[in-house]
Amino acid sequence: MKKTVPLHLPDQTGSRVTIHSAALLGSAPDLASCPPSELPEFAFIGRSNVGKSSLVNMLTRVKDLARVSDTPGKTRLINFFLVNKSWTLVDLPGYGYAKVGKKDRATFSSFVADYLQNRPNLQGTFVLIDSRLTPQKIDLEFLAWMVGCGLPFVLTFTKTDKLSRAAAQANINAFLLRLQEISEDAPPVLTSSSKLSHGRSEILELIETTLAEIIA
Ligand SMILES: Nc1nc2c(ncn2[C@@H]2O[C@H](COP(=O)(O)OP(=O)(O)OP(=O)(O)O)[C@@H](O)[C@H]2O)c(=O)[nH]1
Ligand SMILES: [Mg+2]
Repeated sequence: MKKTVPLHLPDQTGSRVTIHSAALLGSAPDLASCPPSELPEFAFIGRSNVGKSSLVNMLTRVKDLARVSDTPGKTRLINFFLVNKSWTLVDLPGYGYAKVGKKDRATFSSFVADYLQNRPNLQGTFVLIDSRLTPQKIDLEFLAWMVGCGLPFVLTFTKTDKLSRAAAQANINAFLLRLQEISEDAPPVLTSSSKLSHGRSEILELIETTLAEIIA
């Protein structure tokens, strides 16, 4: 997961990676309640409403597996989805949705921080960023926290169906430029549209590569 992949917009081909099964394994309100597991785990984090739950459904091709909503803050628990009975996708509650606290701060639950720092079988963290937006302080703050903790991540720019390719690319470039102020290392960068199933192969192949590295 630490390797850098070239930036590319999603293709429209189907993935080589086949998902045979996907099911909700359970939900947890904190790290201590997470199901003990030795299976490799891949987590999605990002601002509320960025499209984390939609991405779980798009990747697994199971409609309504994860709960999607127009209302930010829908996902409140750590949700585990068992895929192919051999690895796990984790849908985390988003940051930036808090009834209390300073507006526009990367307020995220301490149990999410605890999960990201201490879950032993976590093999990859995808940080989702809305491709429609210019660089947002809230995302940069969250990434600064990740970098400060020494946690590797993959950036995934979501909702690319909502704007032109050129406009998305401009936002992505601007974001990556800002990221250089935080991190010397360039992360892998992917794009996705859950509506059009774009980016599915790229995300699954990154997961597949990581799984192969673990086995080797
Ligand atoms: N057009 C478009 N809409 C999307 C896409 N992904 C998500 N959405 C919409 O964005 C809204 C939020 O999606 P969710 O998947 O619930 O977002 P989330 O990040 O899980 O949100 P929280 O659980 O609140 O943190 C829903 O209305 C989705 O239909 C996408 O790729 N394209
Ligand atoms: Mg959600």
